[in-house]
Amino acid sequence: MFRKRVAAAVMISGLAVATFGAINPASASESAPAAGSVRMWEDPNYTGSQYVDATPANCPDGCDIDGWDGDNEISSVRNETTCTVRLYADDNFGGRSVDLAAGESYSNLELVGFDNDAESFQFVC
Ligand SMILES: [Ca+2]
Ligand SMILES: [Ca+2]
Ligand SMILES: [Ca+2]
Repeated sequence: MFRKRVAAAVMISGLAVATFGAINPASASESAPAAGSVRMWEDPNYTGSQYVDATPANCPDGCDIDGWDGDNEISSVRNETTCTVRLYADDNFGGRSVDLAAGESYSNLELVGFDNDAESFQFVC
């Protein structure tokens, strides 16, 4: 008897939450990350020199990683955009590539087999 009442109470509170959610959905501007960027660092765990800070808007056709400061050095990446970031082993989006998922952080590119190799990248939105 007691168990049944508890179950009913849980169901009712669940309904209340569902109804509240329908009346007050989170607005799109609230839930979307504010102007997210992708950032790339020389060393693991987002340390060392930060060589890249780019958004899909300022890098619509892909971007080069600077030949002196960044090529074959990137070891960690924070992708705070809503797009996949495709890293390429060579300049001009050549060579092998690896996809870094939207909204994901990669503290050590060695774990995805791409440490100290990226030379260019594109957003896949
Ligand atoms: Ca490195
Ligand atoms: Ca390379
Ligand atoms: Ca490059």
